[in-house]
This record gives sequence, C-alpha cells and structure tokens, in this order.
Amino acid sequence: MSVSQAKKFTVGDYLAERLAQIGIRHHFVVPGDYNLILLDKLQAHPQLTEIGCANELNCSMAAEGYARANGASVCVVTFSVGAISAFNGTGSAYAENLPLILVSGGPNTNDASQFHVLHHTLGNSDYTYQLEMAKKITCCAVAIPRAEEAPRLIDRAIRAAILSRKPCYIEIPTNLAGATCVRPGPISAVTEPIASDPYALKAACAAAADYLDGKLKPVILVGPKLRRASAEKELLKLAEAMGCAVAVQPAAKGMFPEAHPQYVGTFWGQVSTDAADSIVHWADALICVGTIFNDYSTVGWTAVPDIPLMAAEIDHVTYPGAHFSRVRLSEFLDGLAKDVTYNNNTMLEYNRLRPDPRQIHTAAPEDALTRKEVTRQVQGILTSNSTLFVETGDSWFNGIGLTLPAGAQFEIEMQWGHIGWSIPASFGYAMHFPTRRTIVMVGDGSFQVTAQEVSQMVRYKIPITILLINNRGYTIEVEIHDGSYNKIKNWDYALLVQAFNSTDGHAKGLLANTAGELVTALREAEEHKGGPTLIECTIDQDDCSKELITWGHFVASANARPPKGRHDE
Ligand code: DPX
Ligand code: MG
Repeated sequence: MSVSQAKKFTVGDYLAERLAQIGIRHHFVVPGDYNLILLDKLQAHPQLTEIGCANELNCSMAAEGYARANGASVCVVTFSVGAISAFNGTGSAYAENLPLILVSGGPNTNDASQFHVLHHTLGNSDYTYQLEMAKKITCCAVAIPRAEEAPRLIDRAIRAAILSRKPCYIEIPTNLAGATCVRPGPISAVTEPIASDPYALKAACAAAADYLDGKLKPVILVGPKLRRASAEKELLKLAEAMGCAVAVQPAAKGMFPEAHPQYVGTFWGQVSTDAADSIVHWADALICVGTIFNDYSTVGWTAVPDIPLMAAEIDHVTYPGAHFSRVRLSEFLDGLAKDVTYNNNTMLEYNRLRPDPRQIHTAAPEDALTRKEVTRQVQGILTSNSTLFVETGDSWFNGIGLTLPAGAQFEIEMQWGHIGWSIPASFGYAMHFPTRRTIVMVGDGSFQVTAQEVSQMVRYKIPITILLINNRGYTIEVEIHDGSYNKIKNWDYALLVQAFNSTDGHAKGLLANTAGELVTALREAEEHKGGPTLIECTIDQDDCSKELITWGHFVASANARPPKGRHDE
C-alpha cells in the first residue's frame, strides 16, 4: 500500500469516526455485496467491534437492545433484502424512543441513470423506494448521492436521531463507501443538546404552580419516555420534594426505584400491582412524566385517567389550557423540584391502603412446574446486578408482578410488542453490559421467531439465562381470541440450543418439568459463564396469570368495537 493510499480518508471512515465519537463501541451487521467496503472501513476503526448477526431482523433487534444499554446503536445491512427486514427493529426503535442508526449499502451511483436492473431490488431501475420507505419509520432518512455530501448528511441524520431519541437511516452507495472524504469537525456539533428556551422553561414551571394550586391529592405517574430523556435523577428529586405517591406505567417498570418509600406500584387499570390504581384514581392532580397512554397501557381504554392532566414530555410540557415547547424534561423536573410545595397526602392515604405482603406458596421439589412457581423462583434470583427482559406474552404479566431489588434493571418492548424481540435485544444489551446478569423470560411462540440469535450468544460467549416458558402455544392470543392458529409445533428447545454449539460452543440446554428441577437448573445457569443457558420450563397450556385473562378480555373488547357511522358520537 502506498503512503498516499494509507492516508486516504473515506466516506466509510467518516461514518466510523462519527459512530465512535458518539460512544458506539459495537456495530451489529449482516454482510451483503452492497455494504462490504463499508464493513471493511468500520472494521478498521480501532474503537469499533463488529458483531455479526444471523439475519437482519435479529440484527436490528440486537441494535435496539444495545441502544437501551448504551444510549445509541448502529445496524449495518445490505440493500432491500437486508434493509427491509431491518425495518422491523427500526420500527421498534421509533416506537420505543431509541436512537438506532440504520445504515444500508445501496446500488452503485451510476446504475439508476443507466437504467440498469440490479439484484436484490424490485427489478425496475428506480432505487429510491427504500429511502422513501425509511422516511416513514425514522426521524431523518438520507441517501448519500456523492462523497462530497456525506459529511453533511451523515451528521444531519445522527444529530436528528440523538436529539429526538428516534432512529435515523443512512444509505451509502456501494461505490461511495471507499470514496475520498474530508475529515469530521468537532463532535459537539452533532451531539450538543438543545437547551430549553429559558422563557418557556420558566413559564412552564410557573404554570405547574397554577395547576397544583388548591389541589390536595397530587400523584406522579411515570412513563417509559422518562428514561429516554435521561431524566430519572431529576424525577427522583421532584418526587422527594413533593413527598407524594409515585406510580409507574407497565413499560416504565424500574424507572423509579421500587425500594423507595414513595413507590406505590404499577398503574395498569384493573391489572395494576400494589393497589396503584386506587391511589391514582384518588388523585385530584396527576403529574404525568413521559407517559404513553395506548390501548395496552390503558387496558383497552378502560383506564384512561379522567382528571385534567399535566403532561411533561421529552421536549415539551402541556397543561389543561397551556402548552410550552422546547422545555427539556430533565431541566423542567429540576426546576419544578425547586418550586413545589411538599404535600404527602397521597402517601398518607396509600400507607393506609397498601396491600399486605402476599402469601407465596413454595412448591415441593417433586411438584409439576407451574407459572407461579417459575415466577417465584425468578424473584429469588434477582439481585442489584440483574437485568430482566420480559417478552410479549404472559411473561409481561409475570415480570411486572416481580419486585425489583435496588439496582436491578427491567426491559420491556410494550409499544412495538414484537414477539421474539427479547432474544436478540438481550444479546445486544449484554454486549454493552457484559458484567450484568441478563435474564430473559420468553414464551415458546416468541422464541421460535428469533431463536437463531442464541447462536450469537454462543459465539460471543455471553452467559444470558433464558427461561423459556413452554405452554404449547400463543396463550395471550388464546385469551384475546382463540382459534387453531394459536397452537404451534413443539420443539425440543433444550436440545436445539445445544445444536448451536457445534464443535466450539458452550450453550447449555436444560429442561425443568418440576419445581426441584428448576431450582437445580437455575443454580447451573448461574455457575455457567462460557455461554448462554436456556431452561425450558414446561407448564400446563391453560396455566396463565389472572392479569392476562382480565387484560385480554378488555383489549379484545376494544379491538371488537364496531365501525362508527358518520353521524355517531
Ligand atoms: C402473538 C403472541 O408462546 O407467549 O405467554 O404463550 O402468550 P404466551 P408465546 O411467546 O406466544 C406469543 C403470542 C402471536 N402476538 O401469544 S403475544 C401477535 C404477534 C406479535 N408480534 C409478531 N407477530 C405476531 N406480537 C411479530
Ligand atoms: Mg406460549
């Protein structure tokens, strides 16, 4: 290689440098001929480690999980056959407010004007469709038309993603990844946050005083966008300054410490934990922080709060009758904490109605395994170092019923709700946090969607504990609307993960049919450090939580509302 070649700085190098500068250390990839030069450039960056995935759906979900841990992530795929699969994890990142940078290789820049028909495409010579599709599921989608435009467009997309906590899309044609490019300027131009407008911030805090004036029973309700706005510390400060009850939405479990004396449980309508619903319904002022009221979190619209709300969002605040833009959540909560009057009425009341600790039955070792026993044993292994991933299905309800020790983390994908998410997402998460103990609760149906990614846990020697709850089908769907489509083919799951070992892997696959077998398997999983441990927990197909049945009933009713006529109310 000549000296001038060694010094050549390219579009691919530019992207690599920007990714490293924003704190990305692992990039998740599936190769294809449209992205190979780009992958070489990313590989050459000393701060980036390439992580190969089995397919692009999993790759995007692994990046989604990495963004939960690291704050931002990147997924690099090939044109169309790769990118369109990766749109699913990108959609998740949009719904879950995570800055995932989706990078796709693209056709050679000469091909469109030469009317060439290319492989991996729709077979006409219009190659703009992928960019157009990406626009709908990202906050900023760019395609680099020539190397000179790369710095501006790459910086624009990454900045938009970081600021809005949403995914972005960058398409780099195959013949531009290695094209000469200028070097990047200071990264602060990309990462520097937009501060609150000082006037709007002041006015928003003053409006809170008006909203709370004369209110006797304020409650704080925490939603999942709190963490995305990096405002957990400020929320804690506000809660302690107010002294009131703090409930969390199901998707925000763990975002307010459960060991805190002001924590009153998960507000989820009729399936709330710890009587959180009673105190939320008792409130005369509800401070909603980063909340999402969708059909799931409101239990089929049966639990929409019916008092005028104050809603503090990632970058704005809304009251009944007033709206304040460009107010950053952390700055707003911090400002409010300095202004508010202490009022612990809702805590005094909650302490009267706080449910007594439940009697929890411990199964005998020879007892057939049940859902309750699995949940009881998972509770027993949670420590301050655990991160629990709960998959769509009854695992949501089982996980939400658990108590998180101080420091334990909880991850759930409730807005997007893609079955199979937890396998690649926990893998991506654990790449960033290798020393945390990652535990996954996943159903059999979900596992079948993304099972291949266990092979990456084997490859990178990630000791994730997977509790696969085998109830022989899509039980949550059974409760919403049953049919033969809710049955699935059974697999020998414990054997399957060992097939991923081939000659060099160290996955363990264990089977627990009884309570005693689960105790032994969990002990083995804890000691096994060289790779993942999957424990297949077999339970009866009708063994599900009462919360799932109740929730399923109301969600089914919401789904079944008849179409309204033009003149209906
Ligand atoms: C579907 C769901 O076995 O869990 O506890 O048995 O319900 P449970 P499983 O993992 O089954 C999951 C199944 C089929 N949802 O009950 S929740 C519809 C659905 C979805 N995501 C995707 N396809 C279909 N949520 C990608
Ligand atoms: Mg199932």
